[in-house]
Amino acid sequence: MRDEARMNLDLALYLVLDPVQCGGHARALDVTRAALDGGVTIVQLRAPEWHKRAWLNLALDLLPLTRRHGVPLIINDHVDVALAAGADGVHIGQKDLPPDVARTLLGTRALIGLSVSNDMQVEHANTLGATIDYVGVGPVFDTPTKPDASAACGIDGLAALCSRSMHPTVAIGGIQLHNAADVKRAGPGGIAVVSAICTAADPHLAARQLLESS
Ligand code: TZP
Repeated sequence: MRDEARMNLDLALYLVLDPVQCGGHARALDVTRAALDGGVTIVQLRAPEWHKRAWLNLALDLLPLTRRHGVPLIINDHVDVALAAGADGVHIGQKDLPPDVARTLLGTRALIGLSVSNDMQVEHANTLGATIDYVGVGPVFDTPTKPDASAACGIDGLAALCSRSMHPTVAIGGIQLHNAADVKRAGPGGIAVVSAICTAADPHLAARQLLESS
């Protein structure tokens, strides 16, 4: 998978898996299984409240599931966890390891995503070329999942940021079934969600509906 992950990047429906929102390790695996069956195209593990050993244990259990679907598993922030688990890459924020350092540590086959929230960050991301594979753009809307996120860019802001990016884009922040179609019309390569799938009564159905919304 690692060889092909960069080439076959599909951001259409990006699950950012928060095991606390899911209800713990075992439930996070259930949610992931259901969401993968529902059509999720990429999975990121993001567990801000957890210590690193718990991240590693969950990542090791997630890999056989994502591999079975040919879907990449990305680790939020922690390059060491990605390396230890043999995951497909990392997603980094503006205050994490710089993208070139992450690339040096992870090698040419890894997928690397970077969060951007404004014009300046998009312009800087554009200078990084193939050091990164995609940018996560947002938050589109304010969201209780990340109360310390930058100011929301809204649908028009999202459209402007996506049109300026030379990298594939995925929109994130406050995306739910009721606004997914509007977000998609702004032109990102895909949508990323945490709560819309992790807290859904039926994560399989939630994934399918998010994917099909237009
Ligand atoms: N980065 C920007 S907003 C956000 C992250 C990780 C959280 C998105 O969560 P939700 O529940 O999909 O609004």
